[in-house]
Amino acid sequence: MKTQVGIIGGGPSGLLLSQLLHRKGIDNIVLEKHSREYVLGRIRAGVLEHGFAALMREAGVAERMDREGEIHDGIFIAHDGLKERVDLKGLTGSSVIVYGQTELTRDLYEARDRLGGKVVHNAEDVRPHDLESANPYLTWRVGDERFRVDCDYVIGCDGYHGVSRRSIPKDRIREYERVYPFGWLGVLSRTKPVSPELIYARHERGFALCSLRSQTLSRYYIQVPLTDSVEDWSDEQFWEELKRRLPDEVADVLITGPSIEKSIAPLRSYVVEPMRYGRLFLAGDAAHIVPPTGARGLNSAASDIYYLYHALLDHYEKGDDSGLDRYSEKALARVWKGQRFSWWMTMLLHIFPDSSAYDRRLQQTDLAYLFSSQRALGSLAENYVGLPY
Ligand code: RFL
Ligand code: PHB
Repeated sequence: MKTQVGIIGGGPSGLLLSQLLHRKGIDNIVLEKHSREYVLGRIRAGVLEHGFAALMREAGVAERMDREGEIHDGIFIAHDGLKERVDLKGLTGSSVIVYGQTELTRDLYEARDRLGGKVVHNAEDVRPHDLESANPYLTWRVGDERFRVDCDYVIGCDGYHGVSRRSIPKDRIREYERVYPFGWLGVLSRTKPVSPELIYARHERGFALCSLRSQTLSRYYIQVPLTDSVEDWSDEQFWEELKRRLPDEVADVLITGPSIEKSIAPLRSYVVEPMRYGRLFLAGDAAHIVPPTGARGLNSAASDIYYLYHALLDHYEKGDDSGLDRYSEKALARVWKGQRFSWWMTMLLHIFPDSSAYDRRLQQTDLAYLFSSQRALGSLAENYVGLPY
């Protein structure tokens, strides 16, 4: 088998790149380790930047997102008994779109089906080979059957735990990491959201977030110790703890109901440099992850895909490799800004187990300063709606 671009990982990054390239006549294949149902069962991102939405439109997969996604012009930050609004639209002229990663991935799979895109599910033991040569290839298994595809380029879109990054010799990369001493316990419930706009809350008991997928589907999170497991939290205990961390005016009107999904995600910041090894290019969570506090993860993946898509177009349409050569540098410049913002939002809003009284007063002062300064609010807002590509 032969193709132009071999993509490892059928999450949003891999599928979006595959769809964009296919529409420009660039042949590609996506190798995904899991079944489609498994990928669609993961509840993750909810907030999209306009740059991401623009890329979905360019890929011809934005029809449902534009119809069902909610435009949000602001977010709230609750702290010290107050609930204060960040006017994203007023501060930046831009807004964000609330549309779940599950729905977006479903739209991408359906678009790949319609165009007859090659997406292999349940691909076991995917391995890239000869990445430093001009003729790399990929091998994998489905059941007992073995396959091989030769390609011009390999794109690693297989997330943080994937095989792509691990295929790079350790002495050719540098890794940067910060692990946070807590996780987020998330609950999805078929209830009316407590607020039409997201509420990020800092409370002495820990962080909480009120988010949503639609006006009938709510997504809530609370900061929990890393030692907790989902079994430690009944629905009743979750709602009780969430209410304690929200201002009374919010807690009093919170509608609770049975959880339809409950999971714990550890928080981590991670970047690998460079994002290229020979003919392997890394994109999305395969190269960098952030704690979800700033809603940057999927949006940072989208900017990688944007740079990579244009670089591959320049290569195939003009014979110009400068985009590919500069990909890592260009992508990392934006990635690090997303890292900084996510780290800052996380430090601002979480309670660290080892923090001193001094640290906590500084956090409160940071919040007081934020809401006393249009410039400080403007900085938060421009990062939240997404810095330019
Ligand atoms: P993914 O989604 O992890 O997809 C990688 C795919 O690769 C497959 N795979 C392999 N395939 C073949 N061979 C192998 N060896 C493989 N190993 C893995 C996997 O099965 C999978 O299908 O990476 P991708 O595509 O780069 O997408 C990244 C996003 O998923 C991620 O950044 C976001 O979900 C992060 N995130 C958020 N991002 C935002 O921009 N806004 C948000 O509001 C937001 N909220 C969140 C989030 C992530 C969260 N969690 C659970 C980590 C909220 C949460 C709770
Ligand atoms: C979500 O709705 O899952 C969500 C929203 C905003 C975040 C993180 C997660 O910052």
